Amino acid sequence: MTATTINTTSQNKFEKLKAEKDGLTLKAEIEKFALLGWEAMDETDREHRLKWLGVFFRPVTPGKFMMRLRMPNGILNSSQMRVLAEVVQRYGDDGCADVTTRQNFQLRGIRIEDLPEIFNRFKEVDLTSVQSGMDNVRNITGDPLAGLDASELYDTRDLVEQIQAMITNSGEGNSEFSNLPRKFNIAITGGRDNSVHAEINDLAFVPAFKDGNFGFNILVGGFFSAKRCDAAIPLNAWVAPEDVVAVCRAILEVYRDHGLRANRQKSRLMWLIDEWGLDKFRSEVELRLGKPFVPAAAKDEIDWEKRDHIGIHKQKQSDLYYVGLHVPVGRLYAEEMFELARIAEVYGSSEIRLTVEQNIVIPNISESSLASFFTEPLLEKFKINPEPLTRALVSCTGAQFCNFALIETKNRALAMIKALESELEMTHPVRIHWTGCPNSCGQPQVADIGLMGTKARKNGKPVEGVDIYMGGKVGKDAHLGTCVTKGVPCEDLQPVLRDLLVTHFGAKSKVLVNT
Ligand code: SRM
Ligand code: SF4
Repeated sequence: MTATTINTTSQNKFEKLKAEKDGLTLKAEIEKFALLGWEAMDETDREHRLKWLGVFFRPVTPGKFMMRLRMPNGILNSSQMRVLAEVVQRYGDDGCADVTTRQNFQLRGIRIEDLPEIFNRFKEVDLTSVQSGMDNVRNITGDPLAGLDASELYDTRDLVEQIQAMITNSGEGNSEFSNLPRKFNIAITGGRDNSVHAEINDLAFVPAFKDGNFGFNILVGGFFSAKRCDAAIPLNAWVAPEDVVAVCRAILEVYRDHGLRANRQKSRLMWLIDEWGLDKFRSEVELRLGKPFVPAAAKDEIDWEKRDHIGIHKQKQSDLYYVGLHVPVGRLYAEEMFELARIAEVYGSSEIRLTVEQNIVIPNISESSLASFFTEPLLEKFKINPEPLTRALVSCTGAQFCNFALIETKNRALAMIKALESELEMTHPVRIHWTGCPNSCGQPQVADIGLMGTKARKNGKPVEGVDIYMGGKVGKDAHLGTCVTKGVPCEDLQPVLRDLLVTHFGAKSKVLVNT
């Protein structure tokens, strides 16, 4: 069965709108929308189908759209960064960009009348935002140190590019994969520290040797949703690098043609695996692949604790360094983006990389340039040695722009960390992740302390609150954290976090330390 012959008998609202018109066809209508204006557009095109082009209507700020790009392996260059900076610059105070938890960029403040020009500018520098929302494959994540790290086993950059090209028809849009039952996440890592959170992807490739040959063990079905969260499970399959793209295609075809579509709460890949059982799922994928899988290697090569990439580090290339800059909750403004483009060009090789912790890495800086690099004023904000709690802070978008949000996140997260750091002495980072609602975009389940927005009650009145997650482990032996406390009002959160940090993470009160 192909994408065009999908069974549409039991259709929910989203299946109907996809069957009526592929969102990718809006590409041909962008000039028309620009003239028409957002208010006069067909509502379904505006609020849903535009997401196939990476353009998101924001009910919180109507008329000011968000654009989600694709950054394969989280890598871009200075010219691309300048184009992104120019786009947000034109929107003044409304314009900004966020580094996302999928090693990607989202831009804010976008006006529909500017889309034709924005898409032209993207094309000039080989950027694409296609198929980055709704029932499509999200940005494909890879190790941010690919090609730089002396300990890496395989440089994934080219594979990630190939997978993206296959899925998106090299950024032009590919209707073969534009009507999946739901979103789909892919990660691939050739490093030893699981820098991509492989376990929370629908499909992940982790390094493993089989009979002395390098390849990947395959994990499937990892996902978070408001209804259910699951870590990915082994498919008991090993694949050589040259077959990775074909395996992605085969799994996507099986998911597209057999994934459950009636209930969107039960449409992610794991629900199909549950329904079929892993053996049937593997056999169906093998049929599409045209050959049986080699059974998984007995062990994978993820044997390091996860690194956060902040600070100065030697690359495998002699005399070259990469420097990880901490970007507070991933938020960037136009001037800072221009500056990043400039310093990557002046000191590095024009390359800029993003991490799933919403930070930035500038690679390829020679030893002799490091001293002057460190004098750059931008490093006063984007620090190379931030305080331990700030260093590991992650936050989703939250109520400022997201209509699912039950609480404000980014600003609150920053204020809370500042307050905690003023009263606590920390010896090591503690990974605190904020997410504004149970959709879990801020991945609270992978954190040491995860905070998920909820409606709480205080003195009989509804107030903004959080459910607290703990125990998330990343890197080697990664596993998900679980909810330990429900409904803590945000206004009462600081002492609760203080106690958790003291009891579980070795924090000391500054008052006690100084007396
Ligand atoms: Fe997400 C929906 C933001 C990573 C699970 N996510 C949304 C929307 C599009 C909702 C909306 O229309 O407002 C949010 C856009 C808000 C905005 O204006 O920014 C949104 N998600 C984000 C980002 C920007 C969070 C961040 O601040 O970094 C991340 C963008 C990644 C990217 O570049 O593509 C983001 N979202 C995630 C992740 C984390 C990950 O992939 O590692 C998850 C959990 C993992 C997963 O999907 O399995 C995640 N987002 C969701 C869900 C729940 C999916 C489900 O199966 O139910 C939704 C809701 C939905 O799809 O219906 C959602
Ligand atoms: Fe929005 Fe909820 Fe995702 Fe945060 S977790 S970006 S509030 S959908």
